[in-house]
Amino acid sequence: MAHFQLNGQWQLTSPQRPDIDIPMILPGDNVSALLQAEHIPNPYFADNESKVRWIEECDWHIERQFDVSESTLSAKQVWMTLTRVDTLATLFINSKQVLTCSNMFAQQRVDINPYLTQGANTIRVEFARVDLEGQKRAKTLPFPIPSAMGNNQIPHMNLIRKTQCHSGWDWGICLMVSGIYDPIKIDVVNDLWLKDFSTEQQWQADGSVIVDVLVEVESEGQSHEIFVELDGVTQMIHTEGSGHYHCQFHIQEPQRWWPAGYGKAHLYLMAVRCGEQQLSRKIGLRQLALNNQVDEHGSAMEFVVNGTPINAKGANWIPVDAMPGRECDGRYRNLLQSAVDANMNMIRVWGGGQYESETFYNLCDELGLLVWQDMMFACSLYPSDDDFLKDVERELRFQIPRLKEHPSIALWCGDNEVIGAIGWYDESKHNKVKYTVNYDRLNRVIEQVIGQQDDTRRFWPSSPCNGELDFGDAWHDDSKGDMHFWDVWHSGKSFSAYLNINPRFCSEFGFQSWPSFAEAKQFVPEQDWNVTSPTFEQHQKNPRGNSIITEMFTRYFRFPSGFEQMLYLSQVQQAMAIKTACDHWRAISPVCRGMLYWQLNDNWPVSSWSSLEYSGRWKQLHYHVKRFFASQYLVFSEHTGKLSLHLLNDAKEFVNVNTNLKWVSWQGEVRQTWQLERTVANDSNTIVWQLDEHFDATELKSGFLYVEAQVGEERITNTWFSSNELKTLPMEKANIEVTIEANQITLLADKPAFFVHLESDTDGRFSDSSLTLLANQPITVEFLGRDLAAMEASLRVYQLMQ
Ligand code: BMA
Repeated sequence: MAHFQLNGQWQLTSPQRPDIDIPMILPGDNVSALLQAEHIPNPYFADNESKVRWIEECDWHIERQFDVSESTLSAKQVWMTLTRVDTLATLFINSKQVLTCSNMFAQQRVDINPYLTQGANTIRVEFARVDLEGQKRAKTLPFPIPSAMGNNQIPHMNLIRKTQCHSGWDWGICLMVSGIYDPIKIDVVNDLWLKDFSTEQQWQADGSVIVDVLVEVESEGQSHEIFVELDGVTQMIHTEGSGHYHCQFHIQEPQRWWPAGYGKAHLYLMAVRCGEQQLSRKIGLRQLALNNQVDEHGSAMEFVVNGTPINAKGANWIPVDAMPGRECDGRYRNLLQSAVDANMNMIRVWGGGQYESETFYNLCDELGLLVWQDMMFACSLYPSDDDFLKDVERELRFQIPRLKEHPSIALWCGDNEVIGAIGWYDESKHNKVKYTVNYDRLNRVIEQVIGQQDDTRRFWPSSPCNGELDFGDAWHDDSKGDMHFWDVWHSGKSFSAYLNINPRFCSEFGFQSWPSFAEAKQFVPEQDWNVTSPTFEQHQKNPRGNSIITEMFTRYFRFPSGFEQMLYLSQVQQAMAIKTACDHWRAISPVCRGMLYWQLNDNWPVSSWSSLEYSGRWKQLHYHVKRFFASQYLVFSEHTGKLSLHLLNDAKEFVNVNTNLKWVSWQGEVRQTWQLERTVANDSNTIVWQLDEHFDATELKSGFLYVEAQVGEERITNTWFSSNELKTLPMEKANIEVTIEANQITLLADKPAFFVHLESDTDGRFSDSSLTLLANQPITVEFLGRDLAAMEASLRVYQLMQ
C-alpha cells in the first residue's frame, strides 16, 4: 500500500484570460497565485479590492502532470480523497471526466485507477463561475430564499455550499476565491486499506473509562492483523474482509482533558497499525454536558466538564485569511495561542466561515480551548428542497465523524442567526409561518444527521437561540439560551446598556475599533492617513461603522487631535465597551456562564470588532481581555446597589488573595488604602469590599480607585472611574519616562496615566499594555518578540491625555 499527494505546483489558466498561464501552489487559491505572479495588485492594499473583482467573472482551470508507476497501475484500487474543493469543480484525468464537486464542505472519494496510464498523466480541475450558478439556482426555487445582501456583495451565495463570507461580510473583503485548500491524497490499495478509526468513551461509576475503538478497513477477504495502541497497551484485531472492527481499552485512572484554566488538557496518543500502514490521533478523555435546567432566573446555559461547571470565556472565530492559500500552521498557532494567553477557554467557530482544518482542532485540543461549533449557515435564509437537504446531509456525514473525535468540541450548533434572519427580509417578514417551517425542515435534518453520528454532544438549533423550538427574540431575552447582544454597536445604545442585561450566555457582542497605526501603515498609503480617506473607507465594511466610532468618541472622550490619536482612541473605546460588558457579567456570576465576544481575528486588514489584527498584533482590547478573563479577577460593580469589589475565582481550587485597594487623586496622591486578605472557594464570587455609607460620592470623584493583587505568578489589577464619561474627569497628562534594557521596558510616570499603551512597528507583543500607571511607581513590561532593535526604533507610548 502506497500513498502520495498531488500537492505542489500546478498551472493556472482561464478561458476568459488567454494571457494568463501561471504557477499555482496547492493547497492554495487562485487569487494568491495571481498575486504571486504579479497579475494583480495586492487586494489588501489601499483600495485595490475593486481592481481585482474581475477574477470572479472568470472560470479558472488548473492542471499538472504526475507519474504513475507500473505497481500503482496494477493496484486493485487507487483512491483519491478530496476535501475543501472550492467549489464548482469538474475533475479530469487524461481528459476523461472523473467527478464533479459542488459542495466545499463535503468529501469526495473516487477510485481513479480506470483513468490512469503508466508514465505521465495529466490531472485537470475546471472551476466554474459561482455567481452565475447562484443566479441559475435562484430561478428554479419554488419561492424566493433571500440572501444576506447587507454582508454579501454577490447575490444568492446562500444557495451554494461555499464559505459564506467569501462574497464579503461586514468585516470582509469580497474575494471570490477558488482552489483546493487541503492536500489531495492518493491511496494505492492492493490488499487491505486502513481507512479510518473512531472512538467512544463510556465512563464508569468508579471514575474509570472504557474506550471503544472502531476501525474501518477495506480488504478482499484475506485475514489480517491490526494492532491498536493506547497508553502503552496494545490490542490485536483479526480482520476478514471489509468492515468495521472493534476493540476496547479500560483505563482505570484516566488523566482527564480539561479546558484551559481548569487543569491540564491531557491527550493520549492512539495508533492503529497494519503492516506499514498507520493511522494515529491524539484523544482526550473527558465528560461534557450542557446544563439547561430551569432556575430562578429562567434556565441555565452552562457547560459542565468532568462534573465542573465552566465559566466559558472566549471569542468568535472567522477564517484566518480571505486568501485560503495563506492559512498555515504557524498562523493558526499564533492566533489560538493568543486566545489562551488572554485566558480564554472557548472559541466559537462561526457559521459564515468554514468547518475548520484539522490543524485548528488539534491546536484547540492541545491548548484546552473548548469549541462551540456552528454548522456553516449564516444570516441568510436557506432552501429546504430535497436536493439541498441531501447536499447538507452529505457534508455533515463527512464533517461530524471527523470533528467528533476532538475533545475540544463542546456543542453542535445548527447555524448563525438564521432564526433571526426570518424577521429581516421582506419576503419572510410578511410570511413568517412559511419561512419558519422552511427553516425548521433544514434545521431538523441537521439535527437528525448530527444525532445519528454523535449522541454524546448536545445539538443547539441556532446561535442565538432561546431553546428548542423557541423562535423568540434571543437578541433581547436574557433569561435563557445564548444571546447575541448588539444594542450597543448596531443600535447605538451607550455602554451602560450592557449593565442592564444579565445573560445566561452571551455568544456575541462586539464593538469595532480602527486598526492600530502600526497596522494601518501596512495598507494605507501616507496620503490617505485620514479616517475618511478612500482607502480607509474601503477597509470599513459596516456602512455606519466609522460614524459609530466617531460619534461614540463624543460621548466618552475629549476629541482626539489627529489620525494616529484617533486610531489609538478607537482601541481604548473598544476595550472599554467590551470590558464594561465582561466586568458586569463576571460580577453576576454564576448567573452568566459564558461570554464570547465578537470577534477574535481578522481575515484581511480592516476596521472591525476583532481584538487581534490581521497581522496577529494584539489590539488594546486583547490586553484587557487577558486581565478580565483571568481565573482570578477583581471587579468593581454597583449591581447590588452599592459600589462593591468582587473577587472571582473560576478555578477548581481555593485561593488566597492579598489585595491592595487604593483611592488615588488625579495628581497621584494616595488618599486611602485598604488591605484585604481573603481565602475564597473554587468557582466563587465574593464581595471583599464595599464603599462605606459615609463616603461622599462627590469627594470620590476627585480621584479613582485602583486595586492590585498577586495570585501566584499573576498580577491582577483593575481601575474604577466614577463615570465612564472620561471626558468629564480632571485627568492630567503625565510625563512618562521610558527606559529600555534588552527586552525590558520600564515606564515611570509623574502622575497617574491611563490606557498607557506600547506599540511598535515590528512583530511581537508586550507582556502587558493599555494599563494604568500610578505616580512614581515604575512598571516593567517585557517585549515578547525577536527584533529588539526594530522594536526600540519604532516604540511609541500612548496615554489617554494628549
Ligand atoms: C454578528 C455576526 C456576524 C457579523 C457581526 C457584526 O451578528 O454573526 O454576522 O459580522 O454580527 O455585525
